[in-house]
Amino acid sequence: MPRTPSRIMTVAAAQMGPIARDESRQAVVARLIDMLRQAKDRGADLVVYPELCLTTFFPRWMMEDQDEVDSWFERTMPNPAVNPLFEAARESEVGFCLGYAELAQEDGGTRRFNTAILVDKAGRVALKYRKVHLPGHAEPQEGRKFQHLEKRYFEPGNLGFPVRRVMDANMGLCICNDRRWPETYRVMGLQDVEMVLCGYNTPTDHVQDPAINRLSDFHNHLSMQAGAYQNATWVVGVAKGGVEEGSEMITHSAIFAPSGEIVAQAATMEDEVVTFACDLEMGRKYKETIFNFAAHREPDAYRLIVERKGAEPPAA
Ligand code: CDT
Repeated sequence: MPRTPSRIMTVAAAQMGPIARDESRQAVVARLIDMLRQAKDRGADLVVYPELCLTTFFPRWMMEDQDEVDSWFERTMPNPAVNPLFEAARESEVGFCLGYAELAQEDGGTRRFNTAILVDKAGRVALKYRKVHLPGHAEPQEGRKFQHLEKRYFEPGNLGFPVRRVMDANMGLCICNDRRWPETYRVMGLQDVEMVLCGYNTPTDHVQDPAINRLSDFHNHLSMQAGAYQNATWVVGVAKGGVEEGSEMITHSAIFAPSGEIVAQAATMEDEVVTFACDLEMGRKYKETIFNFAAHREPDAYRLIVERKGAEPPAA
């Protein structure tokens, strides 16, 4: 059989080490630009940054003062602090994916989302995604050293899981906790996604049970390997990790092939660029055989997935 020619997108996972609470947006953007230049030197077409990567992971703290909460959010994108990154990327002709806290005036009110954008090589925002699965809680929990108040500070994303043709590839985005849910990938798989980009901030104490917490790195990769394989897509998982303001967070950023294999992985707990030349045609074999959705899926058997939210035991 003739071999389909490769379609290569060289991707850089730009892992970040900790961001201090008092680190300015300008200082963070300088770090992002430094990694963008390293990525460009290695031939990258696209640089993927983590979730909420312009500031420290602020949902770990309870804040009552709304002005203080809003100080972590971006009202426009780009904005003066982030413009140098857009300029550097445009000059280098490199696309990028950036996670940030978005404060939007929409539907007659102020809305707050945990957002990621994909910017193309010309510096245009080509795709926006707002995090659907918000983990944690809306009220502080007693006895926790660090809170996880995403449900307090954000509302669930209202854009679904869009896939768009960007830089000649079918691209999709998700954010951190989304990666643990098979629905995330399948909704994009049904749009023939070829590459999913996912930034994350994952504290190692997020379940408050040492027996589960010790598996944090395993579950991180397990979720993305399964999502990649079952949907025949590349997945790029990028951490902000290390010990940030006393909170320990996982790293091990990695690039996952449509086979489910890890093809590149970060080795440090700091800012680190990991690149791989991804052949976007690699998923095709899977999409035409074992995961030919049109031939093999049976949606009528999956109705409960959209009809029911929580698990219910079978009738006695
Ligand atoms: N940022 C984020 O979504 N983190 C979660 C861990 C926290 S759950 C309280 C994750 O799924 O990695």
